[in-house]
Amino acid sequence: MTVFAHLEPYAGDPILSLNDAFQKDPRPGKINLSIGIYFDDAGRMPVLQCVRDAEAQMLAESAAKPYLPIAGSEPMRRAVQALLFGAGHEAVTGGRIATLQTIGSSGGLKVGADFIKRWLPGSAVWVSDPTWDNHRAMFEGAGIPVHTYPYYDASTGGLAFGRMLEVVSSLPPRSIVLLHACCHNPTGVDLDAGQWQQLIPVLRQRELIGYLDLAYQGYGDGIAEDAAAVRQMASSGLPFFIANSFSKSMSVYGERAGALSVVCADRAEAELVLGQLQATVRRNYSSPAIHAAGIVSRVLGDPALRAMWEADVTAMRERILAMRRQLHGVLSARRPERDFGYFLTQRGMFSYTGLSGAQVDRLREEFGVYLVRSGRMCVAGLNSGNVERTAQAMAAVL
Ligand code: KET
Repeated sequence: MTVFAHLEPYAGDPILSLNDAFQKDPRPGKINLSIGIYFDDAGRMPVLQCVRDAEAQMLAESAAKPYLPIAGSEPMRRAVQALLFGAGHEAVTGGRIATLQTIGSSGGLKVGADFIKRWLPGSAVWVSDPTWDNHRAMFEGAGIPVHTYPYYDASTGGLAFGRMLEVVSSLPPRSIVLLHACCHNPTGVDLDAGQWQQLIPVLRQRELIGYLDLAYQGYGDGIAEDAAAVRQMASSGLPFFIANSFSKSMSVYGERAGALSVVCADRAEAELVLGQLQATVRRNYSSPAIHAAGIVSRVLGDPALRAMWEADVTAMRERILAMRRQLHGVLSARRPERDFGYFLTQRGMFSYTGLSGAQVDRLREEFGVYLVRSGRMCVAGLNSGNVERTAQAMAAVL
């Protein structure tokens, strides 16, 4: 008896499959600008010294490895709240935030999605057009309808804020609005502080629930600066979700270090929410990863490690900015008739290049330069050894 023959073959994930294809490409000069991973100027994925030191401390302690509580490590949860909201924020001191350590921010996004399906069953999710592909997959996988709101304006390489606001203003009450807190993936186009200030009253008026994704904290303008929208939202008193990741900011992708926070009306509500989030985790993966908690709580909590981390994040952000400027310079010199200013204004790891699928295919096939087919470039894959070649290849296919 065959029971699985009817299965549809998995087409693979567009980002992860491309990264696999890159690894298999035998060409020595190949350039990986596909997956959202930070590489240093030598093209290596860094292991930050603060992370090494935290791990050395853990090894020296040689502590047992019990199951963590369902909600994760207490020191990590406290450190996450202070990092996102600021330790003195009224929402933190008032105890109205339910925070869990999760299996990466992906784990947090999915736990939040399952919670919404169970406790806000009529709510649909609205994501930006475009967004990280997995957002749709995760919410649909939780059984929640997913729709889009306008976001990227291809004619300017910027934000279609007017159209975005118009659509958000028309959503049914209790709709979930997924928002990138900084460093939008895939476009690199963010709302500025004034635009968040315009959006928040609309969320309030329409009784909408924000769901923030903060996967690139520190890669935009700074660690605290990139949490500005989170803090504006918390100060507004509105309820919202936020999934945050340490994968990129601490370069610990495979450790699966992330968290989910739900900002509530008061402490009693936060306790109820935390309880049901724990129920969701227990029936999914039971409890999160102890090694990830050890790294994050030490790096955020130990003043010396914290200072090292902040310096590392600054260096990573500034290196990306330098690559943006160099790419912009070479492309502008080669193709003076075109405006590449978007490389300078877009923030974070990604830029939306405006290259078509066919042009991306040519880049990969003829030049060994890998971008996601939407035209998304991971600028953090550029370095002083490949930026010139990348710009020349782009100029050739444009
Ligand atoms: N949110 C966003 C916006 C995001 O880009 C990623 C990963 C995640 C969440 C997941 O992060 P984690 O905390 O590690 O679960 N994005 C990159 C990798 C991937 O697709 O998985 C990417 O877009 O290339």
